[in-house]
Amino acid sequence: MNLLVRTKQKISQFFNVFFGKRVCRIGIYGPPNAGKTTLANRIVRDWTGDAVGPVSEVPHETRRVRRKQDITITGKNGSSITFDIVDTPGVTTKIDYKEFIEYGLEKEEAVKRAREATEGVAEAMHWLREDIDGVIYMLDATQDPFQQVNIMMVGIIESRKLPILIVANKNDLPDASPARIKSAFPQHPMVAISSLEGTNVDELYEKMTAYFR
Ligand SMILES: Nc1nc2c(ncn2[C@@H]2O[C@H](COP(=O)(O)OP(=O)(O)O)[C@@H](O)[C@H]2O)c(=O)[nH]1
Ligand SMILES: [Mg+2]
Repeated sequence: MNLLVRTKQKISQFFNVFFGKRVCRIGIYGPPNAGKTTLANRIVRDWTGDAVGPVSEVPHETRRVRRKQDITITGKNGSSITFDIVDTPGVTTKIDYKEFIEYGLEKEEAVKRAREATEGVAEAMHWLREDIDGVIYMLDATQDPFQQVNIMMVGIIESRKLPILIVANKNDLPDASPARIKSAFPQHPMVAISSLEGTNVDELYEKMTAYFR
């Protein structure tokens, strides 16, 4: 992190404490491989110049909750929010080490990855109970959104009365269907993006400044 960014963060932390302004914590939740870390990295890179964590096509690359503090984003209309972005391990009901072997991992490494991923899911759920003020729920728009885990997760987030912004990701792929995602969760605002290519992330930033207050 460069000195200027660090100094800016210290000053804004001081003002936040001094004026009693609460920095909100936005968690990126969703199934494995939806593109959560890719988006977290893009947000952090666009607004601070750093990165959050590694991205991989092998599911469960993110096995611990990762947090980047004090990011301020400003919308076109001048309104801005300051938040901590929390990148979570993908939440799923079944983690099988054999799946990782299919990606070419050795058995020992695959078993370790599965154990860490299971702990990571528990940690992500704990954060949702204790520490999160708003949720970006991210889905791969080429996949069926009507999965039990998505319905369950969105239900839990709703019961916590947290604002949810649905993100339909991987819109650069030909079989992406944001309409299918919208039909699954019509009660929440949705943005269709490609976090890989950066398409439409400006609209996401606009919606974040308007929605997470
Ligand atoms: N085509 C496409 N691939 C993406 C997009 N976002 C992420 N990916 C890929 O999906 C895989 C999983 O991404 P990652 O960010 O690790 O997902 P996470 O498990 O939800 O954190 C990686 O191979 C990414 O490069 C996107 O918008 N379009
Ligand atoms: Mg990840």
